[in-house]
Amino acid sequence: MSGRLHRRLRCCLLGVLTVLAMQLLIVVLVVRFGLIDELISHRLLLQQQQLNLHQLEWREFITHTPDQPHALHQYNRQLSDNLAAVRLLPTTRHHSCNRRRYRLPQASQAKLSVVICFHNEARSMLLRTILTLISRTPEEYLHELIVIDDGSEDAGLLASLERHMTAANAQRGRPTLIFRRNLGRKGLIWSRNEGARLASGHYLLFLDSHCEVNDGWLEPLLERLALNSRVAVSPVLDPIEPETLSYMTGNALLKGGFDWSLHFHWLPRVLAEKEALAQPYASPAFAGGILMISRESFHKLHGFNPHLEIWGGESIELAIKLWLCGGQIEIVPCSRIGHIFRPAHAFEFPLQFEQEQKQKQEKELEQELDGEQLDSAQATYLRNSKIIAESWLDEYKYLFYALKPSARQIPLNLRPVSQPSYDPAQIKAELKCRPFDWLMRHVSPELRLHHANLSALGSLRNADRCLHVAGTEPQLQLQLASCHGLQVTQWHLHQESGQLSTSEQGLCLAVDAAAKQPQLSLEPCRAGQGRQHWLRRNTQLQHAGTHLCLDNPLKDQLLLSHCRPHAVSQSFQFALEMEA
Ligand code: UD2
Ligand code: MN
Repeated sequence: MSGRLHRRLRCCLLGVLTVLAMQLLIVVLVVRFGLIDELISHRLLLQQQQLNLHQLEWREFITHTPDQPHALHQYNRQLSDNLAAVRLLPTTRHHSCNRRRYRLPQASQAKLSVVICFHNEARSMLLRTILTLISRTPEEYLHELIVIDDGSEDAGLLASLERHMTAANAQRGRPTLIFRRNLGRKGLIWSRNEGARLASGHYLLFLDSHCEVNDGWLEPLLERLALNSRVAVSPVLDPIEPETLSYMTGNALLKGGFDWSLHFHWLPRVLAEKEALAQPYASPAFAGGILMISRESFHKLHGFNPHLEIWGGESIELAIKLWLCGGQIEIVPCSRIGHIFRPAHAFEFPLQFEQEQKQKQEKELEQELDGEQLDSAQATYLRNSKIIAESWLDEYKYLFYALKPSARQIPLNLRPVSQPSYDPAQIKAELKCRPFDWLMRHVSPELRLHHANLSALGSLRNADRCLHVAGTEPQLQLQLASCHGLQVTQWHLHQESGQLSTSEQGLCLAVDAAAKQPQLSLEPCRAGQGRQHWLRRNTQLQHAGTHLCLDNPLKDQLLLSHCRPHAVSQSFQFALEMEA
């Protein structure tokens, strides 16, 4: 009997202990991982969720059933129309972000101007972007909202937005609302510059028109900007899935970057020892185009390059400019903004160049790419990239051209722009900007990785003379000309095949080894041709078959002669050496 009682007691005690242990575990979890904060923010979000499109009676912002709900916008517009205007979002940032107290400047010293430009955005999506921003931004900081309709087909959208928002704003009187409509399509770069010109706050935030800011997005960014006036920041972008519009967690282990063809890329970053995941980190480029910067620095940098057209490249250019001219870029993982990454462009790219030139250009591009046609989006991006390469890459622009040979054919014909004159050379002098090389060494070491199988490229120089191809096919002549001439040919040396080729004509420098007097000639490049194989001996270029060296003994005459170590006339230098 007593044995049974004893066992029962033991069971009871064990039960009580287990319950206690579990409670203790819960307390530890709540305290350690800031679950209390999350529970509180969850409740607040639930309250916010009441802001529903239907309840707001902004029914005209719902556009009904197009035949193809996705084609027009590249996301599920029907679903957007039916979701709450301001909806509950999951907390995607690290739990430690909720616990932190941010050191914020006084609101009167940190007024924020938000610039949103859009072209053919779905009404409900644009409204969600704006209402979410207003409801999740501390009122005292949100100084003004500048909305620019970039020539959308839905001409009434902006007017009804203005009517509704002005009425809704009547009681609180803030933020200041500025609405503008471009009568013709001007592109997002022009429009964002225009927004910045109209702005009067201390800080600018550029936002796409299909975004949802997450709770507490502003404070972490503001803290960094207030700490260091040279810094510009991006949040971590949380992807919103275009089909289901579900809000996902963005990756805080990525930084923004670009390659030599000036395409944007996410780059992996490695956490330093003891570096917390939530800590702000330096990034070669912004998180796409969503960035916050002090208005003063933006204008000091002369804004986005106004020569860039329609879409693409502007934030990469700003990033390069910022790094080279004394600034810094940080991504701040405690700040989260959702963005719909669309699978394709949702708009046309009107080519802005003169019609005649455009046709000529398209024909040339077609030839250049062996019949592969560039569409107008690609042509616009290529032109914008060429402008950036020419403006900031110094001698490294040859790498850009090596990867994008067709960019050479694109006429730049930079039209005078209505915005204040934009001259990169002047900006460099004014702000004492560093050469591009510095960025490669200190900011984006990824760019140093050598490209494919090229070992050197750019102009090929002997003393003050550069190797140049004159005339037109088939009467081509090899010459040595002044390196400052417009016609200096760019050469590539291919590491594995040893071919020395011209970038423009795609011809290779060859030697007929069987001839009595070996002669230099230019011929179409063919893989595996011994005649076209060159070796590098320091700065000498030695032909593999004849063992003769390229020589310039008479200053303006290119010959082959026996290799003489240290002969100045046999020393040929490329503008750019690739790292092995
Ligand atoms: C990425 C950037 C965007 C910008 C762009 C390159 C992100 C999240 N977004 O855009 O900020 O840097 O690359 O330029 O990284 N728009 C106009 N006029 C036009 C074309 C577009 O106002 O002629 C608007 C458009 O409605 C949208 C914004 O500009 O609000 C960006 O365009 P997008 O969303 O189509 O391009 P996305 O997200 O690929
Ligand atoms: Mn976008």
